[in-house]
Amino acid sequence: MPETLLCALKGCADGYFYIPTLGPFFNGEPGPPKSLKIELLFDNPKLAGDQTGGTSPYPELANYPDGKVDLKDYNWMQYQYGKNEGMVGWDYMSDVVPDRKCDLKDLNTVANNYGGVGSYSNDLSGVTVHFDTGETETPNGDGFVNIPDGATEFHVKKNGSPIGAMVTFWKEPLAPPSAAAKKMLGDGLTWVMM
Ligand SMILES: [Ca+2]
Ligand SMILES: [Ca+2]
Repeated sequence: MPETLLCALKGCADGYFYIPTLGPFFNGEPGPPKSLKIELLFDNPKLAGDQTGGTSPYPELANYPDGKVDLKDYNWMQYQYGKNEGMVGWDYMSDVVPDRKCDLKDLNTVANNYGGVGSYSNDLSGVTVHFDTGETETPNGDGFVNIPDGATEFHVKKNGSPIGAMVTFWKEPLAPPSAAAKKMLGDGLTWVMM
């Protein structure tokens, strides 16, 4: 299981994301991430802009959604306004409309959804991650998929339709199959070939 959390993004209901590259990442870690985890799913577009106010399950990650777009979100976004990926103080969670900068588009999304409330799902059934390199990956039981080499962006879908998500990015890839699993796979291949 990947162990080093680098950052988190929470986008809009269209399920679009980029792969964070420049940081800054938590604890000064270098990037880029090798795996990602689908944390939360939402199809209510009014939840775009709910970036903070909740209790984070990760000590490194200060900002976590709480199911409502309110003054906490707006004030925090105003504080992040004008920062870009790579700048000191940049926080990926402030990139509501994911494009590597926190500008008027992001702030306006929070303003337009102000007062929005809703709930999140962590039901991964039917969820797929579609990378711009052409790979389509299915999250494991914990929500993780490896990021293919060369991928720069991806879409999250559920049953083939785009869905909003919060995604965390991790330093390590998912462990390759264990020796025992490889042997089983190898035997299976032999069996299929015979
Ligand atoms: Ca909130
Ligand atoms: Ca943005």
